[in-house]
Order: sequence, then C-alpha cells, then structure tokens
Amino acid sequence: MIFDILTLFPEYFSEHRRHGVVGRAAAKGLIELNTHNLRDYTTDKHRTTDDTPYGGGHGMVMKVEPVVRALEALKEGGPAKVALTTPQGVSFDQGLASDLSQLPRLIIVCGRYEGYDERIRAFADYEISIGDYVLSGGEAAALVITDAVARLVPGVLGEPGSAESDSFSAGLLEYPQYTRPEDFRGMRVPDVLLSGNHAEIERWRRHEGLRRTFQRRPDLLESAQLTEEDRAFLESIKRAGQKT
Ligand code: JCQ
Repeated sequence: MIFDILTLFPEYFSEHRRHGVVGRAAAKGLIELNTHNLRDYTTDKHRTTDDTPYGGGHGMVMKVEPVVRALEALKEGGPAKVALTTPQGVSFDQGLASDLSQLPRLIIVCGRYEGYDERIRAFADYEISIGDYVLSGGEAAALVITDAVARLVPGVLGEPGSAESDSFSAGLLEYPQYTRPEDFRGMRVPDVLLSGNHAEIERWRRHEGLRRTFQRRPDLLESAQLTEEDRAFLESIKRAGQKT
C-alpha cells in the first residue's frame, strides 16, 4: 500500500518512516510512505497556502488551488483515494482502518490553519477525525492513521493472528496481561495464568476482556459479537455489581 502525505511539514514524518511497524513495513517494501510539501504546489512568488476568510472573522483558511494542484499532480502517478484530516470528519476507528488497509493507495491531506476552503472537500473521498479535540495541524492525525492502517496491511505484522487478537478487532477491550516477575511487591500474577491449563486461561481472558469492556467501554458491547456464554458472564457481573 502506498501512502502519500500532503503537508507543510514533511520533516514531521521522517522518524515515523524509520521506526516501528511503519518503518519495518516500509523497509520490507510492504508499504511506501511518501511526503509532499504543499508549498511546492503554489504558483505565487510568496508560495502562499492560506488566506483570510471571505466574510471576515479570525484566523486563516487553507487555500483551494495548491491542494487541488497537488492532488492532480499526485494522481498522475495512478489512481488514489483522498482523505482530509479534520475534526469535522467521521470518527477514525479500527473498522475504518481496516477498510483503508484494502486500498492500493491513499493520499492524506494534513489540514492547517483554522479550516479548509469548503471547495477542497469536493476533491476528497474521506474526511477523517481522530477524536473530538482540535490539533494545530493534521500531521499528528496522519501519523495515527498511517500507523493504524499500515499494521493491517497483509504481511506487516509477524503472525497473522496478532492483528486479530488486539483490542477492537474482536470488538472488545484487551484482557489484562502480565510478564515476569510473578510477584512484584506483593502484586501477584493471577494463578490461572501460571496453571498451564490453556482452556482455563482462554476462558479467564475472555471473561476479563468482557469485564473490562463492561466497566470502561460499555458502548462497545452493543456491536461486539457475543456468545451465550459471554452474555451469561456479563449478567453475572451485573448481578455482582448490584449486590454491593
Ligand atoms: C483531526 N481530530 C482533530 C486542524 C484545521 C483545515 O482543517 C483543520 C484541520 C486540523 C487538523 O485536524 C484536527 C483533527 N481529528 O485537528 C485545524
């Protein structure tokens, strides 16, 4: 999969490209992460990428011509979908990451200033928000999106199982994990994990994942795929909660 990032700050991505999952995937040739400086697509002497809003008001607006010139130039290299980073977009989640990981090529436009000229939206296939807060630019959002999507590209993660067992792909939060030592200042690893009984361990993990999801993200239970046993366990923790 090819990512093309359109940004005023291409250097923002240089470490991202070298390290971690994204870096290794790029080194293996499974993904490509290209950056393009929006300023290179301006035509005026001052290489202007923003301007004051029509109608007045505070702040600056991202100009339409440089963005559209850049998108048209990038698309000369072959077809691609276009995503804008914006707090007004659809919420980025594991499902959207999974959909995007099926694309051969994605161009991500990193927003800056107080907003896009509205006409830019007509050139986008996706408008994506990574959460309900305002960033000073879309670069941090593009890092989040490329990281979450790249690790779903086939071959990027070691064993094919590890993307699936993560939080969210099953629609539940991850179960509690422990590693050595067995006893840290009296905080002991649950006996079941030391028992070697893999059926019991799987059951415990499923239950603790359900418990954690119920406690922290009950909204996720509405769309999670639950068995009768899962539902029975959830009922039992609800009853236990009412008793106290
Ligand atoms: C993305 N959640 C927040 C910041 C303006 C041009 O439009 C703008 C875009 C940004 C960057 O994106 C975000 C964001 N998800 O702030 C300001």
